[in-house]
Amino acid sequence: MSGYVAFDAEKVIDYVTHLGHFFAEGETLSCYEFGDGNLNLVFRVQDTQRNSIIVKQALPYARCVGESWPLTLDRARIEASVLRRHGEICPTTTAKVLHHNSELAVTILEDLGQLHILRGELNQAHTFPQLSQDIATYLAKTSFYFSSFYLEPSEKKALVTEFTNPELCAITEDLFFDDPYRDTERNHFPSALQASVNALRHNKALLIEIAKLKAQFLNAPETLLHGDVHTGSIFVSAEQTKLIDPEFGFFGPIGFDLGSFIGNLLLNYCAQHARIEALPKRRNMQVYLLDCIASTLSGFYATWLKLAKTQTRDLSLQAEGYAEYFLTKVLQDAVGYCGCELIRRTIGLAHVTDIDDIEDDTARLEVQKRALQLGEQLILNANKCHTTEDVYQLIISFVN
Ligand code: SR1
Ligand code: MG
Repeated sequence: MSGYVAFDAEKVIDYVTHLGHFFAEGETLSCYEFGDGNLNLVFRVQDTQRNSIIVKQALPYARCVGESWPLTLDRARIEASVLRRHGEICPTTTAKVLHHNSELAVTILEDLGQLHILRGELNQAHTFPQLSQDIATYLAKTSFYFSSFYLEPSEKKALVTEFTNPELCAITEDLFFDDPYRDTERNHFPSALQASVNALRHNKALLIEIAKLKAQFLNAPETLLHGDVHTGSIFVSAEQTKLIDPEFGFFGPIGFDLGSFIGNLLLNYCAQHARIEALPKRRNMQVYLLDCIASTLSGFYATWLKLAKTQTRDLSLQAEGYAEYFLTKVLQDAVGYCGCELIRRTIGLAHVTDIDDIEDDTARLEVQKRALQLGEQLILNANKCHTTEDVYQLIISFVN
């Protein structure tokens, strides 16, 4: 960690000024920290002409817990590298990296201040017609072009090494697959939910499916994942969608990012039952969320299949029918990981404001129960899905 020093606003201005190329010489800069994520410092630096950039710095520990949870600074390198790699494939949906310094764990990014974080927008029942297509295209293209369908085996193996991310993967391994199914200090949920949690923990069929999903997460370097596609990692406007924060990136199962995204839409769907807006508005929002899920699934599948049919470079993987076989497994994985996301965001360490901001305790408890039941049923029934329509039908048979 030699050379590392945690920034404050003054140090950020010194650093940016020293770099020299972001603002006109002699400009007066102002800076403030506004990060509200679980892990990092995030500063906005602006001049008097309203030009601005974002300076993000990893701390040597998890911000949401404190210094008692040390965490590698290497996550900043991973994040900047994933953004750059994904940005080469999908420049319009990936936040642009302007500068990176691995020793300081600092990344300078374009300021997306004109956009808003998707989670907050969904919580206010705002809709985005282009969201599903943008996410479907991003997930399909990035996952295809970093898969063995496209990369030379030696090139892919080198990338798997470059993106080995053991400490951040360990967080996901714990929070997704272990913690919710046993007592740990990191979990938190109301005592009124204990019976539902106990039922999950005693469901042997469920625990076998969780084991399969964890094994797949540990052992399937299928593509370079973003690794944390929740609705807090997506900036949106009426015209644009931008992915940020891929510090959990690594080579893992393709269905993981797709499932995480759909899981977050379903968390919002569950929360809509208890939000304060009038019933017709909440119903419209739920219809929008289901449409968004359906078109993300179909857009992802169609784009991926087309790429597989036209761009696959590995001769054996060109075998007729193999891409369809592979995609069926991706869909089943996605449904399983979606279920895990619903459960872990309800009872584990990292919750979502969609649910936690519901003020009425009874209404929030009902939403939490819905999210747990939906997650459980998706995990148990994932293997029945062979098409995107099967996935959609499975989801609508268990949301209510
Ligand atoms: C300690 S990190 C908790 C969660 O926040 C991140 O955004 C990931 O989703 C992680 O699981
Ligand atoms: Mg994040």
